[in-house]
Amino acid sequence: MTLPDLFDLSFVGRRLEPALEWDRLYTFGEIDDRASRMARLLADRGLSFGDRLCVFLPNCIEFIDIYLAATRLGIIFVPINVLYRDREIRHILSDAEPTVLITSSDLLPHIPADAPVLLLEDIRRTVNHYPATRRVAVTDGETPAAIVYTSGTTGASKGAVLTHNNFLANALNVVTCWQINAADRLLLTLPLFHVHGLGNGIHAWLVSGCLLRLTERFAHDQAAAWMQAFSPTVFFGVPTMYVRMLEWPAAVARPIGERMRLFVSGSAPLPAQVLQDFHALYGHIILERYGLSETLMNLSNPLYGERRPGSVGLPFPGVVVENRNPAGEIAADGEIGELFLRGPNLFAGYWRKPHLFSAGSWFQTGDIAVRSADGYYTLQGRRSDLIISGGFNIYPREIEEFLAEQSGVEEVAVTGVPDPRRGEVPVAYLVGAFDTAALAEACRANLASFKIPRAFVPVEKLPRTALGKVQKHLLPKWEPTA
Ligand code: MLC
Repeated sequence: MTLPDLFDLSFVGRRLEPALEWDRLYTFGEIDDRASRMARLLADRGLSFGDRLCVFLPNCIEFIDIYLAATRLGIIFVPINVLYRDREIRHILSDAEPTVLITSSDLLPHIPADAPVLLLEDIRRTVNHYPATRRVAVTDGETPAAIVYTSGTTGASKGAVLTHNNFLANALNVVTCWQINAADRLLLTLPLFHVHGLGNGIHAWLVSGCLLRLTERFAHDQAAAWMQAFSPTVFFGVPTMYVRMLEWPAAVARPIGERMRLFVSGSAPLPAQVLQDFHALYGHIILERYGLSETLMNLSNPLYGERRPGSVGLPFPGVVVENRNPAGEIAADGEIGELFLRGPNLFAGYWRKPHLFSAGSWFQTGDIAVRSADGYYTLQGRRSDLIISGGFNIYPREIEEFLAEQSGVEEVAVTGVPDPRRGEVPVAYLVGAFDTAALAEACRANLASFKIPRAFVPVEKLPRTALGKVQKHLLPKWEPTA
């Protein structure tokens, strides 16, 4: 089977049932027809099997239409983080070489002039001229469905190629293990350009046939009203969203908790304190799970049974986990190791970088963990200096390389510092005679907002080992000024 086959559980089986709340309520039949028209439009624009289609858009109903159309035609869907800026976008375009890039006119200034742009506004004007007759060209589950760019340890981001089978395996696990069903009401405020929103949110919706309320983003000053109006039974979030929800008064929180069936958290570690405070306010123990763009979901606390604070739970069905110690042996329970993974959820490799990973091999996560005697895994940190801010991954190396190119900067080190809302934020330490305002301006023009250092701290020199490696833990501690 492929994704279109599985989605037919809803598109055929629940054709007249309510599917999506966006600008109005849509049935599954209407979503199906929208996808069929969109597929015709994309084919008419010259897109065919194996072509890459970049989408640089915030959440909207057309994002879903385009994704569904791509899965039907075997077009490889390449979502671009809508917070990315010129330099980041240029890199993805040159790597993925899309036949078409879809964006909206307000985002166009960030797109290189020679990109093969198709405007959302033009799509909206013309898509209804196409017939809603269905055409499906994908028959093999090993066909790539998407390339998701993840920040790279080497500086530039790499494209993780995810197949239909990867998404199928993930969707079946999520829907089964969390018992997402047609009676559920899923509020989705996560961005659809990442696997959390797309691979869990959209797929769980279409496989279970539940009702989805999609929003453009998580606006923390509006989210309480959305929850009150929609009465979701399921919510998928990143820890930053749960931290924001702790700010809501008990009179707002309690009724939301009473109507909710399941809160799930992932994409960044959920502090045990947040889990406890949330339990006190909402009457729910958030279900924490662990995934990666390259592997989709790997581990999850159980729906029934103990949801252990600080732990990411047990391997999902079919996922094989080895926690290896530095000698490469399997770490004993209670001993620190690094997580290595195998399973049907693992990606097919990095786009045009076959030397970095080959399908079927173990995936080295870089995440340090311990396993308890009863099989629960608890993350202890990371082998790399990856920063996770609001659920978005940041590799310091990428910011360091960019800052090192700026005038007056001789040396630079970027590190993550704790932040109560976002988990971590980046801070840059720099040597040289540089202009802080100019650096901030250059970052704003070229980097996603979550990658812009919170501070540019001048230092005399960077602490280094005898071999010249920067010792980031010896950098002066930076404190935010209130
Ligand atoms: C933030 N902004 C967005 C946006 N998120 N703009 C458009 N779409 C989005 N989704 C912009 C805001 O407009 C604002 O811009 C700035 O970023 C800061 O937003 P904020 O709301 O003040 O910040 P914050 O309270 O920190 O909340 C941010 C957040 C967001 C939590 C809502 O970071 C978010 O949606 N994170 C989810 C990340 C995610 O899905 N990761 C999954 C990766 S997959 P301005 O101009 O006003 O400053 C993965 C695998 C796995 O990791 O296991 O899941």
